[in-house]
Amino acid sequence: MPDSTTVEILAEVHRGVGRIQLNRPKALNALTTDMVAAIDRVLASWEGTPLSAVVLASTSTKAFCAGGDIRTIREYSLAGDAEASERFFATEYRLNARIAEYPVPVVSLIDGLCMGGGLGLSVHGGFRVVTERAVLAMPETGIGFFPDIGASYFLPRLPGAIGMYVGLTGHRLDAADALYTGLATHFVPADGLGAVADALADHPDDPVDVVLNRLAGRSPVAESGLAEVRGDVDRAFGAPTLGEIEKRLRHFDTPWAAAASAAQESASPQSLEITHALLARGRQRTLRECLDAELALARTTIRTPDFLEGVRAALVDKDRAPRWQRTSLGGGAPQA
Ligand code: QUE
Repeated sequence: MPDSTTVEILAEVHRGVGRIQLNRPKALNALTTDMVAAIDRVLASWEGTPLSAVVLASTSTKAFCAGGDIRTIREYSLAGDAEASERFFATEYRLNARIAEYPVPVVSLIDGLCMGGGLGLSVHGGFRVVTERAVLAMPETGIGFFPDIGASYFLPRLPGAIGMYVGLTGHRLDAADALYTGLATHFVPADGLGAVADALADHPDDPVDVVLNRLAGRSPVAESGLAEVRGDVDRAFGAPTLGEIEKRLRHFDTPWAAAASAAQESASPQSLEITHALLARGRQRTLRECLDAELALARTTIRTPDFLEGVRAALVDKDRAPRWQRTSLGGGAPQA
């Protein structure tokens, strides 16, 4: 009998291209420990194979990947099984590092939702293709967690203060925004996505960038809403402290600033503190150092009331009305 890993992750090598598909469509490909372990095993097993590329994709048109299976992590916490959660995060972050260091170009095809752990699979690879249906976000402050999966490495390296904005507010990026920030590298219309792996197989000696550009439609990057508010993003989110960011947002009398303020006000105060400190420090850290710091922080954060409450409100009861603990600055929040 096939186990769940053979069903939820499909993998094959076809004409010199490794192809991995996430196949848990009912959960928007939320990643379980078995799934990240299976992807890691597949990539490890291909390291001796001469491949022109590895393509990471989804069997669902709704989502590339909604993130980690955080509902199950909460259940582990409630059952007192911290080891099971730690196994998940350690395996996931090891996979993130493997993707970053992989000897073959990794090409992710992002069609639909891509949040949290989905960005961890894609952003560390060299090529991130988005379609007109792509929606990217790091929404963890809204569930009492923090941007992990190496986000403390890649967010501070986005232009200006965009990473701090995206990490603190959970702002959703469309394809144009993703291309503008560099989270995405190429645009291919959804109806052309099926041709990517074959095109890479047909032209193994062409640079991946050249192959992807041949499939590209008209790039929507000129329509980036984030580009339009970039000046205000940098002025507000470039502030040295969380309190100063909030103060600057209140002084901007614009719809964008009001929305950013509201997003921060609905997030977990503990998560905002952790995230601000983590992203500030991430600038000086290597990816591996970032992942190590995130693993230590994940261990403590998943035990906190805000995490249990945030996941309850977003994914269990779905009332979207979390009751956060009030943390004072420098108070009980785990150290980033
Ligand atoms: C923050 C998150 C996640 C989230 C929502 C957040 C996350 C995640 C899911 C999710 C969504 C749909 C599913 C599912 C999980 O939502 O990590 O199983 O069907 O996996 O605000 O970090």
